[in-house]
Amino acid sequence: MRTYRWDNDVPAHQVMAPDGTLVGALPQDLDDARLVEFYRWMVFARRFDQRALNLHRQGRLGTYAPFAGQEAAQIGSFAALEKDDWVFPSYREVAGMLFFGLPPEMALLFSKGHPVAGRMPDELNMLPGQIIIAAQTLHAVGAAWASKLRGERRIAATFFGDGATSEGDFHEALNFASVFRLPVVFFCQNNQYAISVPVSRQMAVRSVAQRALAYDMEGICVDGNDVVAVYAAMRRAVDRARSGGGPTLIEAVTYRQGPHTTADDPRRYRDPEAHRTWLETRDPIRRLRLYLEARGAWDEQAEERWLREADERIAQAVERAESHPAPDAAEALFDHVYGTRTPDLEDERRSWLAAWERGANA
Ligand SMILES: Cc1ncc(C[n+]2csc(CCOP(=O)(O)OP(=O)(O)O)c2C)c(N)n1
Repeated sequence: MRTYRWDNDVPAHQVMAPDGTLVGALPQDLDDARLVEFYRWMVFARRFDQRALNLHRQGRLGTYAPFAGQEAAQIGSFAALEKDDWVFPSYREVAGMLFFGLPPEMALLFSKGHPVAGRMPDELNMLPGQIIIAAQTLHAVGAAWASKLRGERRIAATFFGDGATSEGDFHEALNFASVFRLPVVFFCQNNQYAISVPVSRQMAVRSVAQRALAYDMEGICVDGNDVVAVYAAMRRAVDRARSGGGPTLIEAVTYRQGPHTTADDPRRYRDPEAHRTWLETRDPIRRLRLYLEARGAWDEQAEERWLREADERIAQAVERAESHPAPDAAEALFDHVYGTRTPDLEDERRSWLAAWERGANA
């Protein structure tokens, strides 16, 4: 692994250079077949992201937070987890969530505001994408603490953006996790902006990873557009957590290629020159493709086939999401808040439904 310096001169680990050549050793469990699998997921995810943006433009989807440019950070990190681990993502982690097993129609229903997306399938140890910035870091700490108290093998991993690291919740989570040596990995996708606020206006330290020092935990800064380096860093952190070594903070330096959400116009705050550099020379999918092509594991026909398969799967998901029955707006508010409704919530529900009825009949 070599050290790469980003624009802000912060050293980050890198295994695969932007031109697809190796500058470090591949982890032993990453052979060509596994890297092709990562590549196909990254391509599928980008295709999904583009389709979601188009659906939004057609008025068929609500607010959507695109992740294009961040596929390596997400696939590489989620790939180091086991199915039994607990995942606490933000709204930006859709690529990772799909990889972890989220049915794509659920991701679409989430952006349609359908309450059914507020409940994950039972077999997935994952929460819906958190919108309250950094709140999920605390939830992950709770799950990791439970796992430790019960003597379980599973760890917790939480995912968030650079802006989240300036929230109080984040610092409370890291402190608690470190004091109790909990099996949790904090994974930050530093995509350079918190909406329109650049990292340089959001924190005085030069790197997110540096923040780990204050909690006496390891902070790793990694090239977030290098799926191999991301995987290696996450593997190390996951293994440490699982073996009782406590928490780790990983910063994956990456770039959000699109707007913050469909409600944002990034041309108002982004430097066009830097934007071009990220898109043209640092794209994570291009990097892996160049590597696979040089290995003879990628060609045009394979790409066309994978894109076709991705599009078919996405079309089916759109069909399923759009044919899903609309919720009963009044009732649905109270679904999925708790497994079993508390008496207070039941009272609230009854009075709300009565008020709704009166309104409807007025
Ligand atoms: C507690 C809280 N404060 C403010 C907001 C409004 N908000 C939504 S996204 C966002 C920026 C988050 O940036 P970052 O953590 O870098 O994640 P990114 O969106 O870049 O993935 C803010 C401030 C919120 N959702 N929650």
